[in-house]
Amino acid sequence: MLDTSMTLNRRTFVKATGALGALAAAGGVASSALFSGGAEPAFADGEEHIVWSHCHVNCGGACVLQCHVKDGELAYVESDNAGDASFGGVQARACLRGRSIRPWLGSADRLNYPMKRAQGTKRGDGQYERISWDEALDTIASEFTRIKEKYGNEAIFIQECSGVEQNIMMNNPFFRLFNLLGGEVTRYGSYSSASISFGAYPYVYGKSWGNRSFKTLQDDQLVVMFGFAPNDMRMAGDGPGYDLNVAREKKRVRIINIDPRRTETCTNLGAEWIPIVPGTDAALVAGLAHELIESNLVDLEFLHTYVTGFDEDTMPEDAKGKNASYYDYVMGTGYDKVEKTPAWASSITRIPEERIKRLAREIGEAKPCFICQGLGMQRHANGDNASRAVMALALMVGQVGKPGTTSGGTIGNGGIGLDSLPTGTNPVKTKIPQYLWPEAIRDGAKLTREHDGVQNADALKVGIKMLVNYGNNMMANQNGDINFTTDILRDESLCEFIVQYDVAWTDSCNWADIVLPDLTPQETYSLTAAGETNDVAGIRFGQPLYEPKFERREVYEVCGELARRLGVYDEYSAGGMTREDWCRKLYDELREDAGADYDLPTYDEGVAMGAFTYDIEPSAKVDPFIEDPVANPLKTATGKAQIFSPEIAEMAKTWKLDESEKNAITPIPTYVPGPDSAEDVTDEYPFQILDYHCKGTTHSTYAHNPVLNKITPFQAWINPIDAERMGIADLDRVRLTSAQGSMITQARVTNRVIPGVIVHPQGAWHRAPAEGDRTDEGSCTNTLTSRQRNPISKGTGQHSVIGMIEKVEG
Ligand SMILES: Nc1nc2c(c(=O)[nH]1)N[C@H]1C(S)=C(S)[C@@H](COP(=O)(O)OP(=O)(O)OC[C@H]3O[C@@H](n4cnc5c(=O)[nH]c(N)nc54)[C@H](O)[C@@H]3O)O[C@H]1N2
Ligand SMILES: Nc1nc2c(c(=O)[nH]1)N[C@H]1C(S)=C(S)[C@@H](COP(=O)(O)OP(=O)(O)OC[C@H]3O[C@@H](n4cnc5c(=O)[nH]c(N)nc54)[C@H](O)[C@@H]3O)O[C@H]1N2
Ligand code: SF4
Ligand SMILES: [Mo]
Repeated sequence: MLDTSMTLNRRTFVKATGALGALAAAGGVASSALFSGGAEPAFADGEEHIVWSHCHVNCGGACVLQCHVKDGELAYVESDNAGDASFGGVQARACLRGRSIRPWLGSADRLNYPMKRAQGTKRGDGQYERISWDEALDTIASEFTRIKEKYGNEAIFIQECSGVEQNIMMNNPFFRLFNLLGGEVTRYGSYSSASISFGAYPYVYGKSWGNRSFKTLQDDQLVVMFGFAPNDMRMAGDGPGYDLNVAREKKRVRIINIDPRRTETCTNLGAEWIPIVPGTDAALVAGLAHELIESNLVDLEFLHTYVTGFDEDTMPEDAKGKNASYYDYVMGTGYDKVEKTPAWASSITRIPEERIKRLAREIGEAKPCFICQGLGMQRHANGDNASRAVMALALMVGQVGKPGTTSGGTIGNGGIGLDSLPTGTNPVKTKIPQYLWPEAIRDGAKLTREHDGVQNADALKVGIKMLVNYGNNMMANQNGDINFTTDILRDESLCEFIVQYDVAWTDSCNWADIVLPDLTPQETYSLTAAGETNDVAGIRFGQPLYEPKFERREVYEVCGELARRLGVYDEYSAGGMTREDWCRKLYDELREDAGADYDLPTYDEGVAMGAFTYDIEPSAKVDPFIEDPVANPLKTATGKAQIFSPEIAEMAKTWKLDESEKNAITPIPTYVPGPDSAEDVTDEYPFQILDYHCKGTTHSTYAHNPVLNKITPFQAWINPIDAERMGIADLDRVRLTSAQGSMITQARVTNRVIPGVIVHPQGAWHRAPAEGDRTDEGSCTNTLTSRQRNPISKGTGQHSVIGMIEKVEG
């Protein structure tokens, strides 16, 4: 549903005059552009015309691409230059990745034909033969039936699908198909945000709560960001990175960025950088809390009204008298009797004691104060606690639930409520944590509720025997510890059948039995909602730029072909609907929901326009829980926001944990140094190696685009002090090694990273032999990462590992 506070910002529609006329008058768009799109007649050879499409990958944006097409090829790309271009106006302008989409579409790595693994070769050998679509589809249908009959539907798994995020086809056609055939085991907790979503929000706020976008920022206020890099990873023209630019320019907000590396928010926006040792944010928060308490800057009235567990007075009855509050933990009367002074926090975070004290005062005195976190911080060991700790900080100063604040969690709001292709009902209720799919292949029925977070069942019945990877590069790129994972995949007695369905031949294709070639979103019909977390609502109506090339086919149709073979075509296709029919239907439903007040364009008008974007006014309301916490309790055990969680206290008693997770399920967000923390470095592995989401790729998508590689090369940042000690010069070829594996990359000597830490972008394409030494020449950081998972969420907890950097000759 649309927000009633929405204001029409650009590409507006005037009811009386009709959409197209109004647009042409207001937007200054060439009228030829308005009438381009799928319904167009064929163009004469040599005639250039514009087709509207959009970039949509998993970056949170959905930027408009105005594609100039000539002779059935994309000639060049412009972005969203149709609307109000004044500073502060919303344009969904593409970033460097979207703008350089042409070499990606025409890349030599594109998949063109269905392929099967060559007879007599093993997964990972990389030997494939071209086959017909019929053979590919017959094989998939018969393997599905065989595996379902032999092991049951719980042996079938559809992987996360972030390559086609936000589109109405996101993930769905395979779910829709398999759900008609008995279903599949599903997953919870994404790679992105498992710890914050499943290890933090539920226990602090009951669910994701209180998030507001940067548009809520007030004049001259303070923004404190823990590991959040919106100018690297929210780069859409209508996205949060842009919103922050506007707030800084127009509202003069001051930004503090706490991060082991100096992000683009510091370089571009003049944010102050407070460098921190990876994985130590919970210690910093404890040190800040100490100073806030000592300086009388905690908002006790707020805490006593809205929060459980800050001090003895606010502990649940059955937890009283045990010195188990956060106050006890911080002041040295808690379970470990260690006082969490700023000096203590400084020794762990390596932030100077004085700066911690000053930061506490700055945070304590700023009203409002926008305290938020990115997602990088929670993908470390004990990221569950780190994430909760930052929320606790926002609660201690009462800076939640009102304009100018967020929850201490992520930032939020946005979306127009566009539904995706309906998937039907999955008869299988069992779920596994997304991150543990390799373990679910290897260990199957050994995975339990209390040890591995299996949901809706005490344990799995069977391991994953059929794996469908659509729109992801999980097998040999994006999943923690590639060598571990591919060892499991190589053994065909474990997972018996693997499909990889992509647009490009990534290393994951080398581990599949059947590889299918997809159309990109720009090569087919695409209906996508505008970006997330940023108080905009919009729709992109993508039309195919040209006829499908080679034998590439889009997923909805392909699943339809499978449905025919499996006898469920009529139900699957709802009586023969095409992908374009679904775009129309889902859009019409949205339009009807929106009602007369909003006067959304018709589908055909939308196609002619290519896209529209509304600016949503940020809510000026105080959250109902803050207005009246008794009448509007949160969905936590105590109805309040919780620094102490009774739910986690219970888990700590019952859950069975691995050695590496021990002592880490704590009802208050304590600092627990995880494996591979700064405290674990050795002579062999003296560094923490950390990866991040860089502006030159969206994960591994676009990571093989040579244009982007030139602008943002894959490099290991190393501090000059470390570089000198290690005998490494700028641009040297270097080897990074961890206990899990070894990769080659290039060094970048820079003071944008603190000593003791190496940072490297994630997403580069893995390129290593399947056996032997397995050194990765592609510089994919998951060669180094581990299988460390977080204790509560069972989400990924390994994005920093201890390791070594060495110069290599050549
Ligand atoms: N070490 C480390 N690992 C990480 C992360 C990290 O920070 N560090 N981040 C994690 C996070 S947050 C995420 S979300 C995951 C993302 O990991 P993935 O979900 O694997 O995302 P991508 O790497 O973008 O892979 C998407 C794949 O989809 C393909 N693709 C793109 N467009 C299309 C299309 O239209 N159709 C089809 N069929 N395929 C398409 C691309 O070619 C690419 O192979 O990675 C996680 N892995
Ligand atoms: N350009 C680009 N944009 C993207 C993506 C992409 O691949 N490329 N991926 C998209 C996706 S799927 C997701 S989930 C989001 C991911 O967004 P995030 O998870 O927020 O991105 P990261 O770069 O992993 O981490 C954000 C920042 O946290 C810092 N950091 C890491 N560890 C710590 C720590 O322990 N403490 C502190 N304080 N900071 C730390 C990193 O250095 C980085 O600057 O981005 C989305 N946007
Ligand atoms: S990668 Fe994201 S921000 Fe960049 S153009 Fe594409 S959708 Fe926009
Ligand atoms: Mo993600």
